[in-house]
Amino acid sequence: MTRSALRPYVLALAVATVASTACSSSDDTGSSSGGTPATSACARDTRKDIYTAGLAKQTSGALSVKLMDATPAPPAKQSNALTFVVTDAAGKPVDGATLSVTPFMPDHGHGSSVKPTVTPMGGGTYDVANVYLPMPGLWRLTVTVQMPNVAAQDVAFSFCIEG
Ligand SMILES: [Cu+2]
Repeated sequence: MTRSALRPYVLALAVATVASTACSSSDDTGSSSGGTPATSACARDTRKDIYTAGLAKQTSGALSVKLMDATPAPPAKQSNALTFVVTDAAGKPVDGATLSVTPFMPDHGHGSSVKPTVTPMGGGTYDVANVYLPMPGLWRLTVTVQMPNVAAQDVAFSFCIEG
């Protein structure tokens, strides 16, 4: 009874140890991760982007969508605020576009119940609030840029959200 009850716990510990080793190069800043248990569901997932301010993606129509800032940084479970800057092929800021951000978990086939709010700030900058990611795992944030008289274009940023 005691032995079989313990077994899953030991297994989970072993997995956690492997996960923390795998990601130690990216976020180990000297401490050997004291209180935070490594529960990363996607530490080794090659689909994810590593957050940096200024992370840029190109649409098929040569627009650049840059993630300039995230609060918190990197994006985390629950509510996030993101700032994007959109520029055209010539590097000119794109204003007057309608931006939308759609969170989706590709491995679970679901999105978020909360619709992000987009506020154009001028200078090609769009503030996005209420990017609500309710659970840990890989989240894909599709940013769609709709300009007048141009087909909608999108890019996707994928982040590993920790539990
Ligand atoms: Cu999910």
